[in-house]
Amino acid sequence: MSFQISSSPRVRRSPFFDSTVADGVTSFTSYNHMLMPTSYGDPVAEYERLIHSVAMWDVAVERQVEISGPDAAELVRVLTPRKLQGLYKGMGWYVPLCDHRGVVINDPILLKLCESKFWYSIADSDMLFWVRAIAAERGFDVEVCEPDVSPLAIQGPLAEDVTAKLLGEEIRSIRRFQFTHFDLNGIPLIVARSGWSHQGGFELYLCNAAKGNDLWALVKEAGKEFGIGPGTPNPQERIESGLLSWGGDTDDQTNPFELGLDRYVDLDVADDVVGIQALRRIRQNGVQRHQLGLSFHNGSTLSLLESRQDVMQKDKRVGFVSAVAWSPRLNRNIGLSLLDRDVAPGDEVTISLSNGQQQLASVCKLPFI
Ligand code: THG
Repeated sequence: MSFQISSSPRVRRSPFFDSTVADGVTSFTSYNHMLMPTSYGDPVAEYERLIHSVAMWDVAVERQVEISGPDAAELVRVLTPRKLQGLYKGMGWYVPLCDHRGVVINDPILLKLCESKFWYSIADSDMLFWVRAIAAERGFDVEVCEPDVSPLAIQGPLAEDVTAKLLGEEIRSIRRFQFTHFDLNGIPLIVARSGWSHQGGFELYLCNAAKGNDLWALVKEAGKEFGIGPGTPNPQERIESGLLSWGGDTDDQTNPFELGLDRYVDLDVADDVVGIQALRRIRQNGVQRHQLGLSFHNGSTLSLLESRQDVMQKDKRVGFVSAVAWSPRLNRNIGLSLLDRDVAPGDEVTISLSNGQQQLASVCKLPFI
């Protein structure tokens, strides 16, 4: 199979696009109506860099929804069931956003820029419309827009050394999920210790798209002595670490309890928080499904899924598998699944992959590593 993505103003390019092409990008996915690199053609090297040294990722698709104005804090309060009392200026928190049914509709990081200005750094769903609609319905005095902001992630055990070389030693004191403003030779940045891996690292939020290729070149130069190379949000590492891919691992019914996101849901927030009534009901009635890992018996590398596949137990469908990958560190195929609540770790299940092959797997707890 070989085909191309047609150009269209609807499918936007990242400010780092030309640099990623120059560095040999071989595939893209679409995310938030943009192109996101998913491979540079050497998955083994990309994984190894992330685990043992350092990689740079074009994650400009992590778009920001900016909320500013006198009622900004009120709006972000009603949009998430997580209590935001401890969220101070200069911090970003992982917050599930739920609809009125208690279904997770995005899982962004919420950054507090000041008392009257916030960003949601969103996963792949159209939160701009949702945030504007809730603001209008509630009569809040806010502005909601997509600012000119594009994250570039530096991830891996040497990411701190690269970022210190680039921006100065003071970045070493930034704590997890804290951020600070920087000016790098006229390139405006917000720098946070965060990223969609468990290998540690930083995210540079570029605040001027015209400087994308300049920033890419500077990071590459600073990272040279540490062996930096291009990479992408990594399907193997994220399954090993149990990081959620909204829209992949979730469907139109998935609530935060099914995903083990209980610690980001406070049932005693005010009654006007969107979805809280439904979440209390779900908690009371108990969840019907839960996200669990799958450890495959088959030793040969499975290819990435094109769609969710059924998980069967004794001829009964008990859920779906949403992601599979070969784990180099565990030396076996692993996956993520959303399964009926009576399926438990230790159970054996069967998965029919799209090529018609039957795979046996053991159900296990998350995270794998
Ligand atoms: N960085 C930024 N924006 C993003 C992502 C990111 N937007 C889209 C997507 N990723 C949002 N989803 C996640 C999912 C998980 C995490 C961050 C963003 C994450 N989770 C930690 C974990 O599971 O270990 C826990 C977070 C916590 O303890 O609060 O980091 O990556 N800018």
